[in-house]
Amino acid sequence: MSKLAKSAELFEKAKKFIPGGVNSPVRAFKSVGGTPVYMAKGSGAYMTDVDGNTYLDYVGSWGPFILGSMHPRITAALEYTLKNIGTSFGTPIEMEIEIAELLCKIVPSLEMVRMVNSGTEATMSAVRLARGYTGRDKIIKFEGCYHGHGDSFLIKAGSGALTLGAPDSPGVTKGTAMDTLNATYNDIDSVKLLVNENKGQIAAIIIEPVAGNTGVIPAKPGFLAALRELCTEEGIVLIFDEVMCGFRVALGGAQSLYGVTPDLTTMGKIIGGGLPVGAFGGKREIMERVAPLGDVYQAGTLSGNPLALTAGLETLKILIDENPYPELERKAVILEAGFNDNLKKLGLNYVQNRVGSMSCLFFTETPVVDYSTAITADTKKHGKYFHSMLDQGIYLAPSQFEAMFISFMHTDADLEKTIKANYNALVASSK
Ligand code: KE4
Repeated sequence: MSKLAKSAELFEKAKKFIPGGVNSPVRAFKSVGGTPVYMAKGSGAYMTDVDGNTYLDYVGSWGPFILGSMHPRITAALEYTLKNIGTSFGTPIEMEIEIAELLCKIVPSLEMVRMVNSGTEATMSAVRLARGYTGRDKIIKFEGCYHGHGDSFLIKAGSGALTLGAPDSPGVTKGTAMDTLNATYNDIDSVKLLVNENKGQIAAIIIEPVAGNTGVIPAKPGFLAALRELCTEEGIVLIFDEVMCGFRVALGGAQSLYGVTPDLTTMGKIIGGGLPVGAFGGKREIMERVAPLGDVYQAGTLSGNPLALTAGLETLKILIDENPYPELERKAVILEAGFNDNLKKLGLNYVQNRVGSMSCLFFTETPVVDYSTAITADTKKHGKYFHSMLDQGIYLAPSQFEAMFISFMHTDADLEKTIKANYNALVASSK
């Protein structure tokens, strides 16, 4: 009986009722091949699948589980809310003030914040707000950065940064595509060119200050500061999409790590502690344009939901109380060094990019600094690597262009096991 018999059976059934058998495309293993693994239980740094196989989890629900899954303080807080408060009201609740005040205390750019239910809602709302605030229509994003599935973001950067873009996804209208321009990550001249070509028409520049959706690509020294300066000069709203790197690379996010303050910040993942939460916030002068105070409409039935805010609040309180960042850095350094030792032993010069506890091993010898260098990676080799790691009980993102996340719950023994598995998987990927 295959190790994944039950997963395979469930996947066949799922495909009858759910497009591609999944509720989010990246879960379908399309880029690595094989059958998606159906998980049955999460606990700390581990997940167990429906066939009883246990894995060390380096996806962490795609970022939220910086503290591992089912953290006792978070589950206890959720139990309390379930028993003593409720699951939803559709009215204001005190918890909304508590998390808004806490986020404004933690994140340098936040003077006001609005809670939503996903990262996509956060980025969509932030862009609409920037357009309403400036009265301008166009936005600049960066090739390879992902900001959720809002129409304005699903635009392929055509060749070069000057192309106005063509809808990457059917259903995105040409009109929408024309308003999204793509620049090259880490290349401030590509941004200046677009700004000069569209003088006075750019409402916002939105960037992942640590890119985590093209694998991991750190911003080059000075790049974010140059973006800040350009946006200030041109009256463009600078949006840091910290849905993934927020509270991950530092408690105050990438903006506190690099000392660059955006006008708006989008958040998600960690501030939901594994439940559906997103948020956008920033300068009071801009946020005051959001309805019902202002005229830029934004709404959500379950925004500020008591259960989701409970998980998010407890996560933030633990991050503040326990400051796991030095320990996360220590662990990330051990893993990075172990992988590099293996690469050296095998005479391989693959590239590892890392910021804090998010990293990516690229199957290319080309330094990865933007989308075009990222796609030099050999995705076939990555696929073989992924499956060898999976067979050895290590669950990684099923795509070369995603991040690997270490949690506070990964022990040194877990890291040693991962380093050993990495050696075997590198051998397997070279066959
Ligand atoms: P959601 O709508 O998926 O909650 O967030 C969208 C989003 C926005 N901004 C950034 C920087 C993000 O990384 C994301 C979502 N990240 C992906 C992982 N690469 C979610 C995984 C998935 O699509 O299933």
